[in-house]
Amino acid sequence: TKNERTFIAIKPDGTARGLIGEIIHRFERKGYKLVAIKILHPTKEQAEAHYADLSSKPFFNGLVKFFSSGAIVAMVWEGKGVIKGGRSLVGATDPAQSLPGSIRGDLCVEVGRNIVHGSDGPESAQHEIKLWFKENEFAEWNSIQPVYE
Ligand code: DAT
Ligand code: MG
Repeated sequence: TKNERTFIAIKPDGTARGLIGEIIHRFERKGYKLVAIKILHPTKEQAEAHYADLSSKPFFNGLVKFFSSGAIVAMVWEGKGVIKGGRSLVGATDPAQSLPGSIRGDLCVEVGRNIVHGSDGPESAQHEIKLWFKENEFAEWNSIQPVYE
């Protein structure tokens, strides 16, 4: 649907490397609509909650430590097909497998430092949006999308 929403986060390495504008630019120029955004330094507990489904993985502790090591930019983007489309802008989990043209394919090399997060499906999108944002943190505004029919 037109009002599909996904959760995108610029991770601590992305903010530290000065890539906030670069990453937002790619979502914005694609034609998705930014409906919520904030910058924050996550606690260990917030990082654990965000990655709870990976708690049995050997890299979980390192992942949580990394995700709570600096500032993240938490965002909700809206638009037709934005969950899949957002994953495609982000690229594959391992930057070595991410195609050039994707954020990870263009801007990073390490799986543990892959600069950006994107929800992987409708359930995780809904869950992650609820985890990071309250109802009153969303802006209602009109963007202009061309429609060809
Ligand atoms: P994605 O971020 O593409 O959704 P994921 O949900 O499988 O990937 O994993 C979450 C993050 O965990 C990922 O962005 C980087 C880290 N990670 C995944 N696999 C890893 C591995 N084999 N070694 C180290 N970190 C890993
Ligand atoms: Mg994931």
